[in-house]
Amino acid sequence: MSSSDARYMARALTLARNGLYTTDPNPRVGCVLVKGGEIIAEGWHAQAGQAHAEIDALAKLADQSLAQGATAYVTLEPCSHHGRTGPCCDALIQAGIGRVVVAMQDPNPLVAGNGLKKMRAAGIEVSCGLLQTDAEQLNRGFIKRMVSGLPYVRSKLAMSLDGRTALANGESQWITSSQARQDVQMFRAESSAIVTGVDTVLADDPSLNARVDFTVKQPVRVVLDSNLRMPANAKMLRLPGETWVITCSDDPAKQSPLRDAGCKIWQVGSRTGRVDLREAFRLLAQQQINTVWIEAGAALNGALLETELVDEWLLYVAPCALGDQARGLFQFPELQSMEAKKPFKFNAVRQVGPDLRLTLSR
Ligand code: AOF
Ligand code: ZN
Repeated sequence: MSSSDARYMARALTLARNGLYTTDPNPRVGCVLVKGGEIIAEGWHAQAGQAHAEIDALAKLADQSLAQGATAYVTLEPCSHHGRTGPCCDALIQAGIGRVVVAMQDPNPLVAGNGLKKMRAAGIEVSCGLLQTDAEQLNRGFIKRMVSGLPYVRSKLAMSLDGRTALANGESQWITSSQARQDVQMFRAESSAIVTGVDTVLADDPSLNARVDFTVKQPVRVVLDSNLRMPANAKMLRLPGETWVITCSDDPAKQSPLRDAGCKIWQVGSRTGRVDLREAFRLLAQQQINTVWIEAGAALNGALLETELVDEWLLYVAPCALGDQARGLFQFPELQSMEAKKPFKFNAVRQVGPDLRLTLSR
């Protein structure tokens, strides 16, 4: 590996990021073709069903014969399977590529090293692992779904300086600044699903869509609703895009008005009378949801604290005080000793307008 290898792979990662808001449920992948120390073509994966990054780069060559003996830098192992498109490893072999530098192996069991093997067998010089951490960062949801059958889950919280999320009367709009709320829209836009609880729907009637001024694949809205209290006239049901309700109620009288309003209803098992959260997230992964963005209240977030399902908590802190009568972030039974406190780790902190954004994990 040379320093120019790292430079070309960094460029391929930048290209992969072009697909951040559109490739779902596919991974974001970039590709650079280099010959004689010059970039001769660049490509990326834009959308599931469309060309993979390698095919996009090959198609952009001024002349196909240029590929002879060129080096391909790809942020994900070239695929070896026939999916919506043909295998990229075959395309690279047929094009006469001499060397392939890959950032990470494809965790998809359909590929999982077969692409690398096939290219080596064809006499191509293949290496894997350059800037792997950066490549993994870009596809955390895809990787987690492939490896564990669960989505990558982030929960967003917003609170005052004194840890409050709403007044005692329920009023919560708005604690954080418009800049923080725009920041949230960006996270929504790169997520496969936005998840909330039915109490939030009943209290706020939210839209749960990504309001940004560029093209995105809109996330699916998901409402966790153990007893099907979701109103059939909820605003989100009149907006473009899909709304799914996950419930443990099999009551047809409650299900049919929601179905008529365009909702998809999924039934999962229950734990202490509520939707089994692990089952709900497993179901989402089975439906190709890579990343989940949760915007919910203290009850659901309190329940999530009892699980290991949340990978990251994003906590916006506004510089204001709401007083000790106002509501807190998490609902759970009173702790009897400090030993029972729920620990977190701070991973990052950043100022967003007048607010702070803290990134935490358990
Ligand atoms: C690549 N290059 O740019 C991408 C790859 O349904 P398909 O045919 O689009 O295949 C999707 C699978 O292909 C996906 O699950 C992942 O394993 C791989 N994605 N592979 O060589 C690409 N996007
Ligand atoms: Zn491919």
